[in-house]
Amino acid sequence: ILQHVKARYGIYPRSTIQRFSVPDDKVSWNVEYKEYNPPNYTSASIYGKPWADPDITDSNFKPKWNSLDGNVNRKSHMGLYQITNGYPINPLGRTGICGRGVLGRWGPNHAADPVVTRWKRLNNGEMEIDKLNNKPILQFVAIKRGDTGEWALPGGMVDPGEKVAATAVREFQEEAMNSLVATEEQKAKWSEIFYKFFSGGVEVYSGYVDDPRNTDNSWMETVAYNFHDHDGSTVGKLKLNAGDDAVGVRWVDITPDIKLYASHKDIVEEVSKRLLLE
Ligand code: RP5
Ligand code: MG
Ligand code: MG
Repeated sequence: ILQHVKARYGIYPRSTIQRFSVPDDKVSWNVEYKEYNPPNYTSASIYGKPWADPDITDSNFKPKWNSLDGNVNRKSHMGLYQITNGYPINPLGRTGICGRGVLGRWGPNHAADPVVTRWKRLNNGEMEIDKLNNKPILQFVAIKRGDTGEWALPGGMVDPGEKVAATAVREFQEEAMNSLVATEEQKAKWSEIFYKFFSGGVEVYSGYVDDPRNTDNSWMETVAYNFHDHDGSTVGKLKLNAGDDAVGVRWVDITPDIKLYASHKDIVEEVSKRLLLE
């Protein structure tokens, strides 16, 4: 991701706040923008939440920027970020809004994204070939986000102390398999079938996400892992079931015209590129 766009336009999510206009040539902090006067917004809904930081002005809050701060990872995948007047600064530039918005952490908010893939098959089990480029068609599991209604990777936030690869698997199971309401028996059966599949994740991206919730002081970062069912025999056969904050789930063909939440199109295209080369 070289420039953010979705983190720069329109009304801030779950609010009526209009972002301050930031033209393409004024995104970089290195370019002077004297008139820049973004609204300051932190949603009341995050105050006091266990996953959220206190306010920066809170005297008990002594964050260790750019480091592993106890169980909370305040390091960025993008290198060292600046601190100005005590506030961490978005490494991709101006967003037209300051404060935390609806994000819990000042600085990087770490997520993980599972990209679960299979080859598209015909009813007879044979791989379908795209007539335009003579290549097989890759499909991935997408969820429909409850907040924006957009199709997305079934990702989620890394819990304090949690291994990022474990987050990716947990979020897949919560959002695409509805594991939060599954019985112990069901979960035991799944872990038997899927243990091997979910231990074979390949990291395909780590870095900034162009998420509409980002602000000048808080932003999303992710590590995306690919889990590929090469013969469609394991997860490829699973009955998907939307859960947690997902309101839909399905296998989606990765095609050039695909539209997805945040930077998820870049991530699935990277996976498709890699698997088609193998
Ligand atoms: C995106 O937000 C990440 O790529 C990940 O998919 C998601 C995590 O946030 P929630 O799904 O928990 O809202 O930036
Ligand atoms: Mg989730
Ligand atoms: Mg999620």
